[in-house]
Amino acid sequence: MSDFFEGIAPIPFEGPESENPLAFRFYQPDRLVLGKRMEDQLRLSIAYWHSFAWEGGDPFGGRTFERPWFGGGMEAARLKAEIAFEMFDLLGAPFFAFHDRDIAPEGQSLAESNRNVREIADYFARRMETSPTRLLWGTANLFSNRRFMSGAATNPDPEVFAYAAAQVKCALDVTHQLGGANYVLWGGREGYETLLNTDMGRELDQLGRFLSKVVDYKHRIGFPGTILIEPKPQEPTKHQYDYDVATVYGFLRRFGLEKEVKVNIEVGHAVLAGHSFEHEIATAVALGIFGSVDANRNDYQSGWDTDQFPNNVPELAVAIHQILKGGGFVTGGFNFDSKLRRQSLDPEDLIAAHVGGMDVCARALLAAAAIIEDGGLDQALADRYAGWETPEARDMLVEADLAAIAAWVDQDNIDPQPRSGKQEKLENLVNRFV
Ligand code: XLS
Ligand code: NI
Ligand code: NI
Repeated sequence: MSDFFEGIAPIPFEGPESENPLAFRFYQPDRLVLGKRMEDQLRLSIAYWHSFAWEGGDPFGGRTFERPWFGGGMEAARLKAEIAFEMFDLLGAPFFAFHDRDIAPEGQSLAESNRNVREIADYFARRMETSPTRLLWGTANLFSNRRFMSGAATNPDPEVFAYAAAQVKCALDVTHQLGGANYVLWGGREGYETLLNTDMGRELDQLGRFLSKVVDYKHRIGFPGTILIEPKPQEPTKHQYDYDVATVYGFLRRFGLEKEVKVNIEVGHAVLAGHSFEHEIATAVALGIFGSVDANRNDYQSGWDTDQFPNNVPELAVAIHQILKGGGFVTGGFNFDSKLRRQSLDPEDLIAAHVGGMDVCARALLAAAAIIEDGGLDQALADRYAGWETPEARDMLVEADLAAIAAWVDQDNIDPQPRSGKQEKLENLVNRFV
């Protein structure tokens, strides 16, 4: 045991009345929600990068945090891994997620970097023999090093494509070794700054080929998890190719990958794309590509990805309602792609942030489940579309051509009467539960 979290005990459940800042008031893993354990409904995960690799910098200033593992080589990486698992244990975290470069330092060559990653992965594997925490997903960092400044798969230099492919191979191997439930690709540099130096058609083809190779390799090694693409409209590049869920779907269709790849939807990225989180979820569910979620919240004014911990129950409840209606998570989960504010220096802040985030997710889940159990919203939706249940209406979508439909309108003297959409009544209904 390190002394990093000294004085902090495993987080207990104390119920809604508790005033203890380091206790759960709603998160109760074994509580049954819609017939499933709360832990299995939410599948909460801790992001290694924000919690253990991020140093508290912003564009105007560097590190604010002091952590005993910062700035070091492999010795520090080992300490970081040990402390990460101490935090997972304190929180009872069901899952974690990492980039290759979060867990181990880059070496002089890719071979050395890969050795570093594998060594820490071996440590995780040993730790996971006794810890209940599983791997939600692994990924490769194809955006921090300057070699990726003009893209990874979409780079004008084929050597960068090759380097990225080799890096993904190792990250996918390690994710497989650790029993990861998913593998994520977020293309932070897969986009462009100016068309003056960019051949977009070529770059999109490269990205499609790259993704196809990742899928092929997944099958070759027998990785049973889901490959996920994480959409984001911009930041760091000005225009990113994986703009939003609908854009990703069109891309997957073009390369015949829509049955192979799903999406990891991040709250803040939805906001940056001009959508709501629930819109992105509903789009993915409707298109059959809903996979997983990066849970956070975005500042609505800032215009960049602020990655704050979720703390808005009513907003999250309507999003979880969409997830539950879509059948819930299969391999996905709620990964806290959330970081502390840079003034939150203390180890206790890190724990409290997750306790709060986990509680908000739990409370939102309970609210969404209550909406479903009440049934009023589902009933209103069924009523609204009831007209489509008649044989004539069904036939219209399948057999009838325009002329037949026109004849039907004439014959039955059809004259549609507008009906209320009842939005305010439905909002009032939802507000009974959130
Ligand atoms: C950045 C992304 C990143 C991915 C993983 O905005 O959210 O953290 O989740 O590469
Ligand atoms: Ni993310
Ligand atoms: Ni993000």
